Amino acid sequence: MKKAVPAVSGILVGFLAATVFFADFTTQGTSTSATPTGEKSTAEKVYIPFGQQDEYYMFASGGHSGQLFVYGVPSMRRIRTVPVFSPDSATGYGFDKETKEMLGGFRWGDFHHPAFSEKNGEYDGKYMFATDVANNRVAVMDLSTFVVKDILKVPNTVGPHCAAFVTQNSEYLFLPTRFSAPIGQQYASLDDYKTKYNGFMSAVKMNEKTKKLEVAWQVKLPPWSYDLSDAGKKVSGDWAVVTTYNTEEATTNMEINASQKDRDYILLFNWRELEKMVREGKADTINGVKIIDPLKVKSGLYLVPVAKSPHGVDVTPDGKRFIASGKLAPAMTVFSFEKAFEAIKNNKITEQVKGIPVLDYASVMEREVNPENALGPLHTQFDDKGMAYTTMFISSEIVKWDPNTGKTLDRVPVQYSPGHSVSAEGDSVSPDGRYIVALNKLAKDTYLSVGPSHPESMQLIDLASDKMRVIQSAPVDPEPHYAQMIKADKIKTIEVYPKDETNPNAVYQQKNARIERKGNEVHVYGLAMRSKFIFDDKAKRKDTIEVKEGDKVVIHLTNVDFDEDITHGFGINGYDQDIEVQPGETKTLEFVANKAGTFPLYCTNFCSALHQEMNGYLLVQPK
Ligand SMILES: [Cu+2]
Repeated sequence: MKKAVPAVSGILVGFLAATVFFADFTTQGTSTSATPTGEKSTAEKVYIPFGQQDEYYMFASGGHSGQLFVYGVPSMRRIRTVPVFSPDSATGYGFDKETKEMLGGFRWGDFHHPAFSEKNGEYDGKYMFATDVANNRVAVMDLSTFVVKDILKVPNTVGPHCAAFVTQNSEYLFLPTRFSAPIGQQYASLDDYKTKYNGFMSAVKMNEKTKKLEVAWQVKLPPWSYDLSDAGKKVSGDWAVVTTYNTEEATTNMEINASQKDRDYILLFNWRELEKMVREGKADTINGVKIIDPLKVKSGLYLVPVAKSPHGVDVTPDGKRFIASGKLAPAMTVFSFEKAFEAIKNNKITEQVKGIPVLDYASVMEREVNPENALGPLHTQFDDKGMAYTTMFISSEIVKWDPNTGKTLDRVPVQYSPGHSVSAEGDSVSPDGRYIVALNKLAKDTYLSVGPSHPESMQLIDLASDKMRVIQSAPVDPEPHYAQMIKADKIKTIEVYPKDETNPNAVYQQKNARIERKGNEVHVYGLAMRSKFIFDDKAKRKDTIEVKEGDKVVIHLTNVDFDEDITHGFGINGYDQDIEVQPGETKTLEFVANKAGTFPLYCTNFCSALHQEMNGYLLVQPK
């Protein structure tokens, strides 16, 4: 690692010009045979024989695909793509009535951050939360089915980039703003940016009973960009931290204008105190949302100066420190919660910015860590011994270091330009220390070429010994921004959906399959089974739906194959309609038959040897 690097100003220019400096690569462990010491070979470490399964699930956000990618670790095999914020014809997501309504008419989403629900700071394997930077939404997925249960459109928080990080007992997930805007996203000239624009931080809760998400309260913040966040743990369990940039309050040419000051801030807040203020009526109610204004309250919110334009801020597993990664400054800054609490108690306040007290930097900072030639620190994860692993975007490596001393312990090159990384159970109070995966933004020459644009790349790094070693590499579609890795045995999936006799749309017996007409609405109560559809048990052709042009058609379809993995699809040729019913599930498809003609319908999801025969007709009589 003796490669010469340019001075800091050069780094900045290089960064802005999107030039990537690569670390000095040494040969990686790519052997396929066991070492003389009997240690497993690299290939053996990632090989999962048939009949065995991976040790971890990795959930990687799919960025602007709006999807979630589920991988097995250590094999790095992609197991599933789960649609979250975008429609998906493979699963009929966004086509059936229920999920179509949930997507709220949006055709895309920008899924940035997945976060597991937690109990006592441990991932509990029950839910996964997700945020959509594109359309200000937050979603919750049930991990017993890997299906999204609810999507909430969050008002005022415009581009919730740095969420979702959940508190240690899943009390809240916080969604701060990437983009500042006037409240309600109403029109205001950019000339009035400083007075009419605001950042917002939303505290979102899930109702465990209904599995619905709701905005509990919000905090009005200065018109800055809020980048990443983390919830506190243990001693800092009532707190959370958020990085900011553009404290310059620039409104154009951001790559230059939002990087002028040497320091931005970390927003440090006590959510229990803010929650209490809301309970005590200290929040304003605007458009039905309780909003705390820092100009009107005296505590609960603080700013800590930090090296300019930080990206990640990560709380150590013991909850004692938070570590900011510089992005535009080649350093990680270690802050102490204990020191911050002392500084608050002793009023070590240097100034007030927009009603928020700024804590004295030296009173809160523990050390600045600057590994030699390591450039573009973005995000830090941890192992079971509390050691830190920081991704270096510009020098394309992961640096292992000791937060207690700042000493660099090891470094490993990755290909290329890692954004985030994810270590096994890495955001919990007890990381496993087994693996870390670099989420690389550029693959370049890593895989067979697919044209000018390449996939992103995820590299699995073994942490079994003191020396980090890349042991597997997997392509991934654009674009994982963040991932979390959970012990596989924590997730308990169901095999089939249980019968729901209270559901008026469900039909479990063939004799109950029927078609009812109400005026110009046709309601079909049908079922799917290997290998046929029954829409009307009394009809001459039970698998045909006949309607009139202009009718509203409502098809309720139940999959009565109570047998794991026997999913049926239901697609209508030429009608752009396509849903899926998993074993035991009932779904509704609703559309207007606005085209007369003959339209075959068929099972789209291979289900049996006679799957090809599983079809019928939608006949639409002309007016
Ligand atoms: Cu089928």
